[in-house]
Amino acid sequence: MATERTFSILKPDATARNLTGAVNAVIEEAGLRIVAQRRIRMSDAQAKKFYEVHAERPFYGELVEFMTSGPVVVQVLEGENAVAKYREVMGATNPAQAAEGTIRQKFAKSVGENTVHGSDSLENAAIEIKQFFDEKDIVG
Ligand code: YYY
Ligand code: MG
Repeated sequence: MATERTFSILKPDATARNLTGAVNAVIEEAGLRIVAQRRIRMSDAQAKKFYEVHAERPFYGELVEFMTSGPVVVQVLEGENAVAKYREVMGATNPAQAAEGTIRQKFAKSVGENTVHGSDSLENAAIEIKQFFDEKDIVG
């Protein structure tokens, strides 16, 4: 195992319900370190680009609309095996299928409003981190 960085977003349903601290507690209890964090409002262009792999999917329009509907918190998480570890801590995309104790099981409202994003590979993590952070703003 190696120390990795992954990219995380606390989505608008998390900020709307004032859950950013509660979600961060689960992240930190899992041994992941928040090495960069910023609260932003995502622009339409940023959200479209971020989710462009899903551009042909039927939920793309709603997804972009949701991600721009309120503030989000973008983060870089660091730790052993961080990419896979965070996917495990997040739980399944559909909260009804998310394992007990995962962020989505605890907090997500629906498949669409599912509280968090986490990169699905080390390669995508690097691409996603670059979209929101300069290396100098990541403090490990
Ligand atoms: O990586 P993850 O967030 O778990 O799921 P993806 O399959 O990459 O989908 C990205 C995002 O799109 C998901 O978090 C919610 C939304 N979405 C949706 O609204 N409806 C679906 N059937 C599948 C995904
Ligand atoms: Mg994904």
